[in-house]
Formats: sequence, structure tokens, C-alpha cells
Amino acid sequence: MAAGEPQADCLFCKILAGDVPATIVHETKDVVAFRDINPQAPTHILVIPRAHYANAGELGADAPELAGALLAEAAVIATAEDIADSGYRIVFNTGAGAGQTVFHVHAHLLGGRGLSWPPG
Ligand code: DGP
Repeated sequence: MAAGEPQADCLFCKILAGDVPATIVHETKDVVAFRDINPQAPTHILVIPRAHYANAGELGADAPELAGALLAEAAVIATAEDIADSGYRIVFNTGAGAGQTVFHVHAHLLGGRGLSWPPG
């Protein structure tokens, strides 16, 4: 299996292929963003690379330019969604023990309400 190749059993690869519906809010040649099906804030968007990497560690190690592009697009979306001025959070749950349930790396972009610290 080549790094970054689509995975048949990956939910987010299926969304990218159009086989599972999603509310897409932003797309570039490398990155796609869509609304989370179970939002934890008024704005809760998942930002993913088109290429399949399991988690943030794998993405950063194997494709650091793509990791940077993903973060840049998250910031563009935050401005477009009007949450940049009030503050927003970008979260990469990494590993099942940290709550990761879909193993195609995704940034959670959360905003539109007060966000406490530390997270649970
Ligand atoms: P995580 O637990 O960090 O792996 O986040 C996975 C997120 O994916 C979670 O917040 C819910 C979201 N999610 C799961 N299934 C779907 C789906 O079919 N469509 C969309 N839009 N989001 C989904």
C-alpha cells in the first residue's frame, strides 16, 4: 500500500469519492472540508487531505507540506465561517485513546461558542 492512496474501508475516502454524502464547505486540489455529522460547536468542520494518512503523526512525517496546506485552509475556512475574530480551535484526535474514531487524518475546526481549557 503506497502512502496516501485511497483505502476501500475508509469512511472519509468514501466521502471524497462521493460514495457517502457530506455537506462540503470548501475544496482545494489537496484538501476538502465538510460539516461534522455530530457537531460539538455551532461551527464544527472537518478538514481532511484528499490523500489518505491515518493520523496527524503520519501526515506530518510523510507529507509535511500537505500538513501545512491543511492548516492554511483551516484558517481560510475559519475566516469564511466568521469565527476567526472570536477564536477557534483546531483539534487532531490522534489514536483511539485520544478519541480518534475515523483513521483518515482530519482537523476538527470548532468555533462559534466559548471554548474552555483544558479539553476533556
Ligand atoms: P474523531 O473522533 O476525532 O475520529 O472524529 C471523527 C468525526 O467524524 C466525528 O466528530 C464525527 C464525524 N463523522 C463520523 N461519521 C461521519 C459521516 O458520515 N459524515 C460526517 N460529515 N461526519 C462524520
